[in-house]
Amino acid sequence: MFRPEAESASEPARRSLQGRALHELVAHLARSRSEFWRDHLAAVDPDEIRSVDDLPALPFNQKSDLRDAYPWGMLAVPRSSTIRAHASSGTSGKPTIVAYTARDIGIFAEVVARSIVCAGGLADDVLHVAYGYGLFTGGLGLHYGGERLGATVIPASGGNVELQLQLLTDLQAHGLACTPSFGMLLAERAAAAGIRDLSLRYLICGAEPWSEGMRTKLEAAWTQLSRQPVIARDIYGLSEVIGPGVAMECAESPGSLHVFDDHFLPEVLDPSTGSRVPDGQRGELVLTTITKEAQPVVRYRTGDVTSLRRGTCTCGRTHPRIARIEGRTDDMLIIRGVNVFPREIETVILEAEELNGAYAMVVDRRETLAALEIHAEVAAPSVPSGLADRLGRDLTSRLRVTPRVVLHPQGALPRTAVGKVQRVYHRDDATDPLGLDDPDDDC
Ligand code: DLL
Repeated sequence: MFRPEAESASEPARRSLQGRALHELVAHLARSRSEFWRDHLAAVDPDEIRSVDDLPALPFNQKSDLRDAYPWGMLAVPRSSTIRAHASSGTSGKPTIVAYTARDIGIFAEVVARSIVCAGGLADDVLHVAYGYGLFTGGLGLHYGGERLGATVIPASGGNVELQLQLLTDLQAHGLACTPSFGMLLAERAAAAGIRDLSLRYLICGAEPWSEGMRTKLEAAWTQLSRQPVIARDIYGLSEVIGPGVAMECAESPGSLHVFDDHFLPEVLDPSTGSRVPDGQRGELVLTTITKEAQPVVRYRTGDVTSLRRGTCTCGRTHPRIARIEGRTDDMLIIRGVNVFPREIETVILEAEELNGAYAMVVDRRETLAALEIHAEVAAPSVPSGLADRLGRDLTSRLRVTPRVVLHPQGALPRTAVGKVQRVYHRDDATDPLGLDDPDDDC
């Protein structure tokens, strides 16, 4: 552990620290210089907020608060006390700005350092960071966390696959931090280039949803390229809360992520009623930052779907854990009245050994009733006959809608070398949204 006294603190010690921090935060915001916060908490008596059990008495923050308060309206300190701002691009309109004091940046670096250690990272390691550097929190977040740990950080950023592979080979990185889709792309290209004997031990993947099937493919692909087994671990975070490092899978317990709750308090709610669901039940993750100075959030509705569980992990960490993010409350597709989550499609695609894991969905809205196409790449030059039909049947039984399955040769589908992968495309006219001009490309 990077900070054992915090990561393995007892439940009573943790609760007492959280209660105090929450009270101080609410008291500070209610009388802050920010009109936003004074209005937002006008109906709250800070003296009544003394424990995490009092969280439900607080109103929610949501993405629109940040948008409406653009750029500095949610600052709880003078702008001159901040030392950095990041931005996250919304689906429409203005970006949302998130600002940090020097102390916030210190906490950001610490939780990312903890995360790297969760994946098995060591102070002696070379850490290759292939998340984008810039307004996105991924690159600089992993960078400062790696430095905080004492690792040698390679700020490779996204894109430029050949240079990335050369650096991974020459500098013999032990850790690679990137989106899972970029990790897959790098592994494919490294295999094609005949790269072997890397020193990699772990991947730190996040920023977009990915499944257990993708983990299996990533670990197998990188283990082939390295002198030792490579594990892929999931890092979760969002700019509104801090960036990466809100929660992290440890090496011992794949499938659940430790939430660093001495800084971020998690709740899981029924998105339609806003009330808490019992531990273990799935719902929307809501987060409160109890130590952030510049731009805290109180009960922020993340839109991410997960479940919460408590208890000490075999690794010794006592933080509550969230399940891997299943999707977003707003990324559900509605196809002929049936709700379809993109991750269910990924599960079927990655279970099929004949496919290489690259896939895309196209929602065809040219007719009144939307139709779903699933495009996937085959791993080998020849496709076993009947594969498209078999996948069609598997998908139909899982999704309860019948998609059209289109298979392509390796490398045909669009790849994302910078930023987050795009899995869902829309077809509204004759233009092919995947940019595959030649329909004979299909296998
Ligand atoms: O994606 C921060 C980050 C950078 C996380 C690098 C991990 C690694 P945003 O751009 O604000 O911040 O996007 C946040 O991305 O609400 C989730 O929907 C999604 N997301 C982030 N991590 C994961 C993950 C960064 N591990 C939004 N699994 C979040 C699934 C994730 N979805």
